[in-house]
Amino acid sequence: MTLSAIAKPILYSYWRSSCSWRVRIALNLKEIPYDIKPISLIKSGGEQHCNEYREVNPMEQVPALQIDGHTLIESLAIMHYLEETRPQRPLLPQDVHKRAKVREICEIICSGIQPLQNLIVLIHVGEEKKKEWAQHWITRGFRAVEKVLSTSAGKYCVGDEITMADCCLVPQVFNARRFHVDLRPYPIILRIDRELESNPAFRAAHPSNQPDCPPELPNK
Ligand SMILES: N[C@@H](CCC(=O)N[C@@H](CS)C(=O)NCC(=O)O)C(=O)O
Repeated sequence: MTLSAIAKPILYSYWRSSCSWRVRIALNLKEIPYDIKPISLIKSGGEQHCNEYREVNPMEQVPALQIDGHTLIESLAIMHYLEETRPQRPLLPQDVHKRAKVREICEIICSGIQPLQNLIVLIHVGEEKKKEWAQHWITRGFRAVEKVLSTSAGKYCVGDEITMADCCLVPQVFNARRFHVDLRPYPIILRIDRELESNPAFRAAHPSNQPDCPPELPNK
């Protein structure tokens, strides 16, 4: 085994980034120890845009994970890599139909919601319009997620085991709250979010428990 394969993984992360949070949950669930290298998305116009970090992630976004001598970007690709290399505590069900449902929910969130309310898009939309814009896209996506969950959910998003879909859902609910989205029309989403609130892997990954979370913030 090479040295790089046994080195502790390094996660480039921002405390409030929902995409970093997905990966933090997956690492925690699989009990993979890792170090965090904070990348501030706001300091000095955003550290994600500096030359040094662009070498790590050419998309100038977090997360990125250094693991097994590789640098990986894209939260879903990272979670799949973890699943394929660290099969302990699986994040995908055995059943192929259930797997498809997990991927469906992940895609709605990771392609259909989060990119539209990402920082770089909101900056483009402008201060005045950004709240309404984010609410629009989160609401549209959550309508679809709630519908899918109405047939897929058990205790969690798909059945009674925690999957990648749950890793994506909880951070997106946090974002929805940040933008004051009315969540009352989504009782299944709310129930699952509540269910996972006290799970240790989810708690440890929460923004308020990150080393770069500003100390003045509530819940810290
Ligand atoms: N598809 C990417 C999206 C990554 C992404 O949008 N990251 C956000 C934080 S959640 C970011 O770094 N935003 C910085 C920016 O918009 O400048 C993934 O899933 O990893």
